[in-house]
Amino acid sequence: LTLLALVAGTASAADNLRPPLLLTARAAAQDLGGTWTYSKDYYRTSLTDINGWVAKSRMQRFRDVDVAAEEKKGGPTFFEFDLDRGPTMELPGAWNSAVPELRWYDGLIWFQRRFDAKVLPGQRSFLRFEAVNYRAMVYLNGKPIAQHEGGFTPFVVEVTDTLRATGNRLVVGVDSKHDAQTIPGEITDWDLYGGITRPVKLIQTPATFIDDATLRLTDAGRLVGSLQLNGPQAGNQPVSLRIAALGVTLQARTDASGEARFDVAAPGTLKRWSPESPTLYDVDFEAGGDKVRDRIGFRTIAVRGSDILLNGKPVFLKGISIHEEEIGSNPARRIDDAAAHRLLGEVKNSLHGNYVRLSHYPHNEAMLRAADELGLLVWSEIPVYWTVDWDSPAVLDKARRMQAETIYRDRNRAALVLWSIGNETPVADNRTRFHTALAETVRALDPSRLVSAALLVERQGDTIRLADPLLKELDVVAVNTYAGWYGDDTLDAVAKLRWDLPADKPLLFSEFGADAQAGFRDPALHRKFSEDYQADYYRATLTMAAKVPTLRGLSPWVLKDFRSPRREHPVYQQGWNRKGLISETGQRKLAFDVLADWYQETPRPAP
Ligand code: GCB
Repeated sequence: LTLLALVAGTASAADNLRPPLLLTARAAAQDLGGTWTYSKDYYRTSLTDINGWVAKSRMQRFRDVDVAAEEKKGGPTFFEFDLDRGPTMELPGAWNSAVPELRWYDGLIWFQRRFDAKVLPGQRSFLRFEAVNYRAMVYLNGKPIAQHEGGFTPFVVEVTDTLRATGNRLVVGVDSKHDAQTIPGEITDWDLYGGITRPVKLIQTPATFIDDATLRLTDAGRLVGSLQLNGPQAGNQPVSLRIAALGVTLQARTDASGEARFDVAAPGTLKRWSPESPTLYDVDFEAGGDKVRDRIGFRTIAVRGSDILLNGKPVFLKGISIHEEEIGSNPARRIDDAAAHRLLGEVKNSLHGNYVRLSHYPHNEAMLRAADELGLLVWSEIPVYWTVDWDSPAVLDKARRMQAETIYRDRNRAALVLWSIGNETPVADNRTRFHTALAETVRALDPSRLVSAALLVERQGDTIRLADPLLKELDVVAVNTYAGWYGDDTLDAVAKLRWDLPADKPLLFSEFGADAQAGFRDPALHRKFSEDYQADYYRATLTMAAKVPTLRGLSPWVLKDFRSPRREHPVYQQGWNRKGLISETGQRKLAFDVLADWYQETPRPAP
């Protein structure tokens, strides 16, 4: 029985995890961003009926009803909502930053967008939501069309039969309530940022369309990919792939399920993607009447002993951790191309980095594309953060789905090299089982990238040990270390710490950091929260880091000060985690240059 269960467990690692619709890399027919109206639903009256005496329909924001017209008729009927006359909000963006009353609201709000749609005959229509934090209930013209859980990954719903040419009423109930069953759970160290935080697009396609198309370079030097057709004519169809700049044209045929595969030796003229030369190619996929273009880079990533090999050569990851929060005094987790380039440009151009840790959840697609363009390697993470309900199969299923949605979204991004399956989860059997299942899921869905997790360490005197059974599941070991900030260590003691680590695996310092309030200079005392202390802390930690033989990269915590309800020191924090190397408005602290100089001057990797 045990053996059977094990076999079944492995077989299910990837089964049923492919989202039913992907529509990756499609140009949008219509961007539904802009002015939406909303209605707060503090007591969830749209969804609940107390003892039968609340007439639900009066409260149901998702109904396709013209309230003003109904009121004009007079008579007994009345309503206690009207989204057509509701207050407005610019979306995408988080409500926390838009309305002072909603600054720390964690609950349900209904959003509405009216729109017209030009639909060509024979075309199919889809809505693609890039992210709704945390749960979405979607209604089009009064009809429930989709539900989705997970605040950082996309979902797609077909609306061909529900869409009208004019006066569509799209209503989205957004529930940001976190609890013991959500991922992440209730307590994190960042702002909740509830809302429709990423673009919503109306996409039109032919009846049979390319749902997904992928291409990558293998270690054996081949270009390998696949194309998935969806629709009545998906099976046994001719499809093609073309990379004009390389003179590559490939023909293939879909199988009965609509999938075609490509496999060809990469031409000698192919320039590999790397941080130093982030070459991207336009790759054109075509099938029947449908075409999709993606800009794709080609590189390999592997580990050998304690080395990380990019295109077969050892690489040292000079990075920084980043939250999905734009620069500015009132961020709303609103990342467009410009905001992504501004954040990542700091890393690439000023910090002299080649790597970013996109913590602690899958970031906006714009960040991944900007990393591809700028030449920054990427660590991507799902929000299995601190503690989730390790014993719940439903929670594990959610985590695996989030992981799958991220992988299917981003697998054409050359920049992305590391999948992290969690952050600082306390060692225990049930937690290790949970992570092991996640690691299996990643390997089943994307064997071409490396698996890691940010682990907690154990301290014994001056020695820091890693005694985590999860180690054996990981290609790259990553640890968060805060000696010199949390705890009583002096910075002299930090520089002398020793590490007891596996000799045969690459190590990353996925985090280290110290709070500093921009502009607080304390040259005499170097107290905590001063820029001087933060700079000293970086010097001490970098001195220690340089002595760790297997260290292959760093992503200190964190590029920019970010909003966090945990951080309430009235003078220094005021609701912000101040471990940024730049302030929330982009002001550089002393430690910025300490790290930038180290990245510029330290010859890496060690011979
Ligand atoms: C950590 C967490 C990160 C926190 C950081 C801190 O270890 O991974 O999310 O924000 O420490 O500032 O304490």
